[in-house]
Amino acid sequence: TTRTPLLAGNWKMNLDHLQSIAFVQKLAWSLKDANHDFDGAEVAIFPPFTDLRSVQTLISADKLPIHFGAQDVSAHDSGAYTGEISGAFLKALDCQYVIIGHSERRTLHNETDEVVNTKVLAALKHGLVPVICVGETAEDLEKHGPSAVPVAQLKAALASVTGAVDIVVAYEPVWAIGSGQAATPEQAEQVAAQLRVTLRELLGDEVAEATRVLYGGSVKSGNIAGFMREPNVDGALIGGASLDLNEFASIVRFQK
Ligand code: G2H
Repeated sequence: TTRTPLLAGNWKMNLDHLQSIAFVQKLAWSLKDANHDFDGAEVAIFPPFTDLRSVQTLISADKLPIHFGAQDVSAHDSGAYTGEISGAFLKALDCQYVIIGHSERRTLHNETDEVVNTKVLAALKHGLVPVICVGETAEDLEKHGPSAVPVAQLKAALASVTGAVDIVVAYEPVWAIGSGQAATPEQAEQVAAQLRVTLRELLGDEVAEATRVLYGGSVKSGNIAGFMREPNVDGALIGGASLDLNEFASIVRFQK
């Protein structure tokens, strides 16, 4: 595969400001140290909005090999939307990525497939790479099998998206999130392969081949290698384990 693996840390609402700064500095050292180990893989972090400016400053000042993005974006460009953050604001902070449709936003903040779609369109419009999260609940899995819900969510998220778009898809089974109960590499591969078939149908061969499909849900240093061996899994979205520097650094060095 010619796809660059992506290891992405989703901090969620964790780490205060001082912890974030210390974390980025230490991660940078650890990555510099390990440069030869993780060659080829891309590392990205997703801090809370309030830390994006300091992360941007740290990364650009030292030209650190760390990419970053936000955990959400408004569907709107600007205007009377109290509390919202637009894609233009994120772009101005040099965010490259934005996570869209994480299951916590779908369940706790009532984000429907339609909302996810408008946010994907907003991200693309502002030159951000959306990291589109899809995944089934345990109940979905029992009722509809492994791929039906993630595939339907991806189709909805990409409604009226066309052309050579730069996107990332994250398959995160809801039953595996923060539960310590990760999917098996085979389960992740099966759904990732179906998601790639869907990308091919919707956006054509080239985009389907270029798009990274990540696995997320209780990824840690002890299970990353198994996922990375799968041909259709191109990296991981890491929650809990991304908050622990040693854990995250060893995940990033999965090849060794
Ligand atoms: C899934 C994942 C990161 P965790 O939400 O997006 O979190 O690794 O804690 O299961």
